[in-house]
Order: sequence, then C-alpha cells, then structure tokens
Amino acid sequence: SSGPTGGQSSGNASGTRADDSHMQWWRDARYGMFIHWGLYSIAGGEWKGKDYGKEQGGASAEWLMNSAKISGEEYRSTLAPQFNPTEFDAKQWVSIAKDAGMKYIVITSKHHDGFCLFDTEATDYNVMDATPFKRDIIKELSEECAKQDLRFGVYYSQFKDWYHRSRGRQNPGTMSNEEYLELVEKNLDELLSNYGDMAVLWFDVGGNDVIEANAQGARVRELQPDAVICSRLYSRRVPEDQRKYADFESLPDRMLPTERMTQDSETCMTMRHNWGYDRTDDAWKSPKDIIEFLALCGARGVNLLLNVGPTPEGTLLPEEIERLQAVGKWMEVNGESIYGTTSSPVDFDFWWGAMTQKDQTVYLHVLEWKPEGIEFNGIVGKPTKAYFLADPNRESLPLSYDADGHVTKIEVPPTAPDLRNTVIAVQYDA
Ligand code: JFZ
Repeated sequence: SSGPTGGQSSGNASGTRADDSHMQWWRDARYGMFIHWGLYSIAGGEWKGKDYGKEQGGASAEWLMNSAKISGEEYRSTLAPQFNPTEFDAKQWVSIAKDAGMKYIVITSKHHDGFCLFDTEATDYNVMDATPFKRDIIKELSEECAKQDLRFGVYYSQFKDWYHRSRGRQNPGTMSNEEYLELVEKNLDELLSNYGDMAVLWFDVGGNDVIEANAQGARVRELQPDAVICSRLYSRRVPEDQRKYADFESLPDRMLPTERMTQDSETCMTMRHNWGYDRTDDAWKSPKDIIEFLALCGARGVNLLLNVGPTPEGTLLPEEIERLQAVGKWMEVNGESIYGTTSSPVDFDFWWGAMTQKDQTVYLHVLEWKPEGIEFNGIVGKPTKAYFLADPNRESLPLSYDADGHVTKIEVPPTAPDLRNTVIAVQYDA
C-alpha cells in the first residue's frame, strides 16, 4: 500500500504473471520517448492545399486520412510511393533519446491508418512492399536500442484501423472483422517474435470487447512475458478490474496528472500541438515546460512519455533536438531526483513546486523561486541536511523548523541557481 510516505503499488495485471518484477525497470525509468511516424508524416497535416493541422482536437497530423476523408486507396497510392526517408538513422535517434536522459522508446509500428513500419507477411501495406524505402524501421530501431542499452517498445493500433469496415467512422474501409482480427494476430506475432526483447506493448484506443483484448494480451504474455502492456488495450468503458493484462494506466493525453497515482501510470505528451509531423504547428512547449512536466509527473508517481514527430526525410526537427538536449543536460545533473523515485509524500503541491522521494531523501523541485526561503512539510522524520543537487560539494543549506517541528524552512540565495527547476535534496532521519 502507499502508506503515509507515498510510493507505488503494482498495476492490476500481476494476476496474469507470477509476480510484477517485469515492472521494475519501467517504474525506475520514469522518462521515455514516443515516436509518431508514418505515411501521414509526408503530408504533414496538409491535403490538397488545405491545412488540417489543428482539426480533430489537434490530433490531425496522424489523423489526416480521417479528417480529410481520404479513401484508403487514394491515401495509400498517393503516400506510400513517396515514403523514402533516406536520412533516417536509427543510431542517431537512439543517441538523441539516450542523451536526453530517456530510458525507453516507443514507436508507432501501425497507427490508425493501417500502414506497417515493419516487415510483415500479413499485408503488403508495409514499408518493405509498398514503399521505395524498403528498410524495416522497427528492426533498425530495435537493434540500435539493444546496442545502446535502451528499452524498446511499439505502439500498435489494435482496434482502430480505417481500412476496416466498421472500426473507422468517417471513412469506413472494406476489411471484414475476421480478416482484420487475423491481420492483427499475425502482426502481433511478428512484432513479438522478430525484434528481440519487446519492452512495451503500447496498445491504443481499445474497444469494448474484453475477450478480443484479452486474447491479444495473453499472446503478448506468452511470447514476451516481460513486456509491459498499456491499459489502452481496453476501452475506458471496460471496468478497471476487468483489464486483466493492463500493466500500467495510460492517462489522458497531453494533460498533466492532477493527482498522485497509486497504480503504475504514464502520461504521454507532445512537444507542440500534434503527435505526427505537422508543417504549420508552432505551439512549441519550452524546455522549462518539459522539465516541469517531468518533475510534476514524478511527484504524482507517473512516467512521462514525450513525443517527437519525425519529418518525411527521416530526421528529428531542430526544435525537438534542442529541447531534448536541454532537458538531457538538466537530467545529467538532477536525474537522481527523477530516476527510481516514487511520488511525493504529500497529496498537494507547494507554492514553489512539488516533491519526489527515494530512500531517506526527498527532492524539492523548486519551479518558482522564493528568495525568502523554501518551506515544506509532510515528511515523516526530521530533516538533517539540505543541499542543491547541482552542487558537487553538497554544501549544507541552513534549515530551521517551526515550533512543533512540522514545517521546515530552507534558507536560499536571492536568485535561483536554475530558473527552470532547482532541485534541493533533503535528507532526513526516520
Ligand atoms: C490516440 C490517437 O488517436 C492519437 O492519434 C495519438 O496516437 C494518441 C497518443 O493516442 O488518441 C487518444 C487516445 C486516448 C485519449 C486521447 C487521445 N484519451 O484517453 O484521452
């Protein structure tokens, strides 16, 4: 149980395994890279001169086929021959994720548009057979992750596919349910058999058919018992206690968690508005925003899966790289306050920010500097030493306590050492 000092309990899927030891790396990792890449990246949110980038609640880059009501035939015949991202370099992408401090990568192996970024026998609508590129993107990335010691996983849209007869509303495809389920089954077997260790199976937009979802979950357990399975295998309408194979709860997209989670959870977040590459989307979040997401997700016990939307050429955008590097530099110094930590000991934020914790230390993520001092309470024990995590000498900051010893005040210099997030480590005696 979480108890008075916070911490996390397991997800609800341990019943399908002997234990939940497969979750430990994921809990410790805290920070991963999401990649939305596919045929839609070529269009970049535009179709026949119209910009769809900000439609559909903003999810239009990878939703283009649906938003622009493009037929399956036209979508494929227009975009697949153009898919030739010759600048794609798995080694570079994985290095960028690693330098950013990320511990795992999840890439769209098939999104709602049905296009497979991997070699598959189940359909010729894939990168090897339908495009001039003819390189197995999932293979190159999975091998590179293994080399650079990052965990690798795939997003797979198991329910929603616009080529299916009834699983896409605006643009009903022709595939029957039987054909579709067979395709998914084959695809999953290939993804789970041909690419080494699959760390994460990131299912999305699940349906209400629990039997169908459970069969897919069971197959994952069978072929990759240690893979971590996303709760979106099931629709939100499936009661939580019936989501047998959901290892972690995927929280609503692009929103900070508002409360401390007691079950394994993850927030996925964009760097701007859209997931897939969009030519006109300029709603960039700042490096400070992202560092704050990391801190606040951590304080609520939630992983952050931060998205990039690579270009048709196969590159990450300079704006993305710049942000990833900035956060990576911060993580180099302050990673101890994120990796392997659990949620804040208290349910609330402070006026200056929020806390994470590990062993006998709490980490104060000071997002708003207060020269008059940083006050906090809620830890079970007496603080003995406070220091800036960025200070290699760990010089003690002066501490004082109020009359009943509940509130601790840390004296700080007038200006913030790091305006984005200065972390103060506070050790305490239990
Ligand atoms: C889905 C996709 O439709 C979208 O294109 C993107 O891949 C995103 C990561 O996931 O969209 C969703 C799914 C679930 C919610 C919101 C958007 N939700 O539960 O709030």
